[in-house]
Amino acid sequence: MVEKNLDFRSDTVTLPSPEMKEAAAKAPLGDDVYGEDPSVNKLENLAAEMLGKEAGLFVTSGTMGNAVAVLAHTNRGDEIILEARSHIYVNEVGGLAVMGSLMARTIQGELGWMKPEDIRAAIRADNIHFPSTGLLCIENTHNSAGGIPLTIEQMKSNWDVAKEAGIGVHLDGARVFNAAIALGVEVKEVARYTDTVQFCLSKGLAAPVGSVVVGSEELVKKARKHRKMLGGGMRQAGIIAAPGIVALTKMVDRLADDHVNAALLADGLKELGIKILNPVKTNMVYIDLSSVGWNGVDWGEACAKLGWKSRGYGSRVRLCTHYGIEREDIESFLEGIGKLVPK
Ligand code: TLP
Repeated sequence: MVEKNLDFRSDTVTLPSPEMKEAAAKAPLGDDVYGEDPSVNKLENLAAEMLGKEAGLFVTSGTMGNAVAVLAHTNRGDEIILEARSHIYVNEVGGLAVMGSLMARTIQGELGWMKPEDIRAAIRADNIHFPSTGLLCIENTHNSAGGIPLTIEQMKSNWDVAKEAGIGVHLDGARVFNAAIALGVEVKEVARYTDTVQFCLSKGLAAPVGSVVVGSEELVKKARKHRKMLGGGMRQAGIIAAPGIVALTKMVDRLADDHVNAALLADGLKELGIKILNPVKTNMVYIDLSSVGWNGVDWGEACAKLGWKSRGYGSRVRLCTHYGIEREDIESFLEGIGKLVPK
């Protein structure tokens, strides 16, 4: 029985499944800083295998995963290339500058995809005056662009330019499994044109906490040391890694339901005269309420009356579908909100 979770704010709000709680209670444990926690080791190996990389590293969060991966690739003073609305650039507290003394060079993408010619133009020439370009970061699915899955061709187009210049590629794949499901490919394919990937267990996959960084043995070894520096050596962490194993083995296929539910939600809201801002391809619907004369506060209050949590900035709201929201919940939400939205 799935516990209801009527909350559109994010897929980070997902609650662990009963099987995850049981796995946490029964997990074999050890000291992970010594490499002796069997549950953490199992999760890291499974993640690496699923993404087609040599090694994995369990970290506390997506933000930590991106930080340790970026630090593993770069040297102090490097410039790194990111999409202008990427989570690493916008939403990770300037960690690049604070932890890595890195400079950011941003490129405005088209639905989250940076054009190869723009990347090529942003890569620094070998000139004594310039910083070195240390890394290219990609995000898939791209959150702020609308939960957009970049295609394998798009990923390859960016990889090719980076490799021509001898630069590493890191994927912020917080929702890489949503991308794989939407593209109808194995997640390994989405990870193919990357050197490292960070993905989240605690979003649509519904684990209570954690992310995994995968990549070559060499890069993961460096990332592990950075994790320790940041205080992320977690000792008997198997207790939180075990639900992550359930996430990877039992929760991936159901992401397809979230995508269907998001499309249903978008269609229903459109019928009510609400503008849909993004092509709805995964579990996110971005709406603009100005067409019905509402702002995010009006929206939040109306949702609260129906027992839902949702919020927005100005007239823009992001709605996420996830574990704990079923088709019937979307249907009854649409019926309820239809009575409250101004005609
Ligand atoms: N995203 C959160 C907020 O921080 C915005 C959300 O509600 O979507 N990469 C991407 C693409 C993300 O969307 C997020 C979280 C992260 C990294 C960071 O993950 P956490 O929250 O585990 O540090």
